[in-house]
Amino acid sequence: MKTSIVNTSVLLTFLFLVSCTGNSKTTSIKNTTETQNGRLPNPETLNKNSPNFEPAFEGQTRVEGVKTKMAYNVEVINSDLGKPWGIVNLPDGRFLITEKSGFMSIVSADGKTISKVEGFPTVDSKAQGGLLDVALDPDFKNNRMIYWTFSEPVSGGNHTAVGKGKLSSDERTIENPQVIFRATPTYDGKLHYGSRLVFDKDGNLFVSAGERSDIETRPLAQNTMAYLGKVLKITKEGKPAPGNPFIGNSKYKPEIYSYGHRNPQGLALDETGQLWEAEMGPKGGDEVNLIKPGKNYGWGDVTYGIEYSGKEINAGTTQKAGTEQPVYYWDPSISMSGITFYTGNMEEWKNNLMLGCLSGEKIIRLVIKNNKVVGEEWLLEDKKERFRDVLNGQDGNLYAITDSGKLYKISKE
Ligand SMILES: [Ca+2]
Repeated sequence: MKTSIVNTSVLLTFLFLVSCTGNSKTTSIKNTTETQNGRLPNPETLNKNSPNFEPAFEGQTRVEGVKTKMAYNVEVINSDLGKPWGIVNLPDGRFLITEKSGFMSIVSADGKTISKVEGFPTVDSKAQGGLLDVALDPDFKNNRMIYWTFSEPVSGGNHTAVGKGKLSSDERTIENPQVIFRATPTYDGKLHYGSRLVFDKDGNLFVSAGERSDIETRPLAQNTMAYLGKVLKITKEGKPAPGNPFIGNSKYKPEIYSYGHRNPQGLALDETGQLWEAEMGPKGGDEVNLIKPGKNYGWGDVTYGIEYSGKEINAGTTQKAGTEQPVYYWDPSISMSGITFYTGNMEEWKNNLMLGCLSGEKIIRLVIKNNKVVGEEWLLEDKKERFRDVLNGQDGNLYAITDSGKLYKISKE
């Protein structure tokens, strides 16, 4: 059921101040929002592709809007990246950022200097492929190990793979790079690698793998002997993580944690350690899911989206016994990529889910209570950027990288 929203006397006051700090442009945003009944409409104003699809529960799509009250600064601190995909902090506050073409950059904490790390295995960087996400070993300070995902070119095509190696002491190369996991079957395509990496609290790695987009590979999202369209959990050696839900079941690959995913480009742990995932749907139907071990998330026959041709998928099935409903979905698509739960120093944003959006060209802030979305805000819409990944900086600020090669810093004023 759609929440009915009475929108009267919405008074919005935006004050944009533009100033210069060094050579980076800072935009200061102060918002004062008053409404007669304290409610705002959902920020989406476009028609749905599938107006006849009913959400499974109230609050599953287009919840009421929220507006940040605190003032914050938005600045570009580096614009010399190429096509970045994943970003993490090094322990000293510098940034380690992947480049799709096959290397990583180290950017100083103030954004002013940049250097190159090379020596990674060859990637297939066509279309959505390349060197994609990165994660630091939880014990990085002692072992300097890093993990990354990439589209590995092999005979017959490519697949999402996970590599690991040691960052050399001069920070110019990766020593002894090894591939520890391959999300097979190999396919000759260039789309939907999924590819986020998140370390769990137990020191094992969650890896998301896409279903490779084509009609031919789509059924593999439901095939539990294939790695496509899955969230996987592996050890640092690439073995099935102890405690995985299907260990010992011969009908399932033991690395599988959940299945029935389309193109899961977002993975994040919340403050209690629950795993959340964001995946791009087809035309409409982009989803946020709360991932539970062993569950089926429905793709490719349960979705709130439709084919790009306009045809319904599986006769318009949006709910099915044995499959999990998304916590939230968007129609039309906003195509989110990297996500994170905010842990920084803007009190108002604490534990909100931040989603970098590509075609949607914004960062979405979702307020979540008891695992349900209760508020949505669109941030940085005026920047017209494809936000590929977002990071909770260890300095308490939010950072984001864009397909245009920029590093944004969003900080409390
Ligand atoms: Ca789903």
